[in-house]
Amino acid sequence: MKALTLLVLPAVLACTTALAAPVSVPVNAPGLAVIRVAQEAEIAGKGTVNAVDPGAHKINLTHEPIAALGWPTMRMTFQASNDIDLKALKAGTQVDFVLAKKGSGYEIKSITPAAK
Ligand SMILES: [Cu+2]
Repeated sequence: MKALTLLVLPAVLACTTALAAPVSVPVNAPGLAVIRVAQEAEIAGKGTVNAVDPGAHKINLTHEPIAALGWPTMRMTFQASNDIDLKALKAGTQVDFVLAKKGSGYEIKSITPAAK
């Protein structure tokens, strides 16, 4: 397990700094294990807020491609972590966000206005 963690770390760091760079995927059994663990790690993304639903604690946003997940540009709604203050987010705000695996999908773990 410790060896897997060490293998995954560079991929996670690459995602947070260079979203356009694809995660390299070795085609062997250890590589497949790395994929599975990587999907449980945190994934960084960028996007624009379309709408905020404080009642359901959800955020609808259009995100840029997320190479780590193989996602193209998409408009979608995410559950937001309970400690996120949704009042600070408004439609049209460009944001940097971090996704964390939750159940069969992803939850926004943190979200901040994008640096200009
Ligand atoms: Cu998406």
